Amino acid sequence: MNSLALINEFLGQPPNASSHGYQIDHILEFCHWFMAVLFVGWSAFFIYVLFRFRKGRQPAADHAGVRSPISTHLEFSVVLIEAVLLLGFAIPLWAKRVNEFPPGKDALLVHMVAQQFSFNYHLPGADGQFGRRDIYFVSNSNPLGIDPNDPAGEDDIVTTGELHVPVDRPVIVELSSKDVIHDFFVPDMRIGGDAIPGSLIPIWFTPVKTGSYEVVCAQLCGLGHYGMKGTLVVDTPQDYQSWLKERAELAGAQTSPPPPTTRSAGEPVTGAAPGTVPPPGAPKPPNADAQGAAASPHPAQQLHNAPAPSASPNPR
Ligand SMILES: [Cu+2]
Repeated sequence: MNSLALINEFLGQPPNASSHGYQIDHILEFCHWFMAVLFVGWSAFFIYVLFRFRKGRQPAADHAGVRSPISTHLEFSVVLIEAVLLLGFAIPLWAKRVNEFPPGKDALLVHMVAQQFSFNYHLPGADGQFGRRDIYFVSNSNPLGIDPNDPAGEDDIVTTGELHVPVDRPVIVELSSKDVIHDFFVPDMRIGGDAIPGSLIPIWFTPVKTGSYEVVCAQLCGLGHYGMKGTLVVDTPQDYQSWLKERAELAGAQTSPPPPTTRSAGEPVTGAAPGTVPPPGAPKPPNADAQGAAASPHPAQQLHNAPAPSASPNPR
């Protein structure tokens, strides 16, 4: 047991498996100890005040109140420590997480597209290019709506539920959603972020331990939210290449692993953002009709268009 993580372990925090996670653990641990000290201190003071100013000892109220400056000094110290915590530790740590992304050539870039109630992953194939995605192309066999006319998407890999990543290599996951707001949360990696329809939100981490880790949805996203779980498998580089090869073969595409991407995380993609739901009345993509998207609308649209069942099918 790490002596610096007593409260974290008591509260059920799983062991950290990412390169930055120890910083988050330290700040959480320190904040919890600080709050524990405050709680015990203020509770003791409260009990002392109840006893010291009981009716038997002080029958008449003292309208002048406290004259000692101790409480003012105490309050000021607490404010000072909290300001140091926030400005000295929390904000710089947060800024580092959201501003200092690893360079694209070192990192593995994956798109995560959430839906009720699963996590889908989109990886570029051997060409290192993500195929264009559009909601009009979504079907049971094409859950992410990859444009069949875009050559960049021909070798793309799509998986649901389980994502493999290599150990000791930065991973950038760009989050989006097909339906409602979800949250991609990997407690062991100390990382999480909201997946919002129409947005691409990048998060990053570097896994430092091989193993299998739980991915959970951390936004109440509907009736099946409780079951919205996935798995992040951190492989050795060799195992990762084998997984990629297997997925690529399943996708009927080339077998070589994708080269590093050249676009930095969070940079706007050209064309419609993946996962974007166009507003009503927006022009359709040029090939949507040709590909039968109009002939077989999205399953949700089919449901919506279905005639309402009769309330009483056998009236008497
Ligand atoms: Cu969800």
